[in-house]
Amino acid sequence: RPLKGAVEFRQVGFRYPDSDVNVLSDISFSARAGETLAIMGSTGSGKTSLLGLIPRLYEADEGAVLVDGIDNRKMELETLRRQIGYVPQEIMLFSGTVAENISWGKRDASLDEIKDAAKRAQIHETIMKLPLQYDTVIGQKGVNLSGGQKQRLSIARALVRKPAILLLDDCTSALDVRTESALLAELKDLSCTILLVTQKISSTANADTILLMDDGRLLASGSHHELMQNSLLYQRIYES
Ligand code: M5T
Ligand code: MG
Repeated sequence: RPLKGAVEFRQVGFRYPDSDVNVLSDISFSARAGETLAIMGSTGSGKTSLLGLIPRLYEADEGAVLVDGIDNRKMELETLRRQIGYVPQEIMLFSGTVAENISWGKRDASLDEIKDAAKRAQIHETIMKLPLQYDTVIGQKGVNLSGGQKQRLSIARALVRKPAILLLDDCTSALDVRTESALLAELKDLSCTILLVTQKISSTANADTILLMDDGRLLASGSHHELMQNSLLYQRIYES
């Protein structure tokens, strides 16, 4: 089976319906199937807006977003979204069991699939220490989880779908460097395409390409090595 999950932006411009200023202007980049792309940039630079264009939470006003070479506006929404795992910046867990929260990503997931996703998301061991393991109720009516545990649980929820494209919106911010790199190594193994929004330079080390955004524009893109040579801003972020 040929690898799937290539993502390409061609001169994408985007503005929210209630506004006449572009939040994204002339964005072009491509990620081949199986590659990891890290997206960095200051707050409000358009990272979340960029990710949302891929599963078509909204559509590009200019240019095109291509998934496996096809304009995603020409794809059936369900077909498009079936292959995408999206972990939003604001984590949404509900008051239910751990297993229910993970399988929310795929209603008919078996317990083995749920556990596999949890292991990959580096949260299985924590779950096994809970009073009722996968049957433990979390949230207001149950056990409280830490910020980093919640992040990993919502990553497990995306992984249980076995996505070709994984969108991670700043959802590793609460993880220590070691847990995060174990997680990213595990994800690399899945050979899905990963778009990872991050503030941390430690997460960009494994990325094939890094995009540096500022005010809705792509300031620079390239490998860590390339950016260290060509981008003063990247060097500054790296050294800070
Ligand atoms: C980029 C505006 C926002 C900012 C720009 C989500 C959203 C954003 N915006 C809206 O007007 N409506 C919306 O629903 O778009 O915002 P972003 O894409 O959220 O930026 P970011 O993800 O890089 O920021 P952060 O803080 O998550 O690092 O002008 O007001
Ligand atoms: Mg954001």
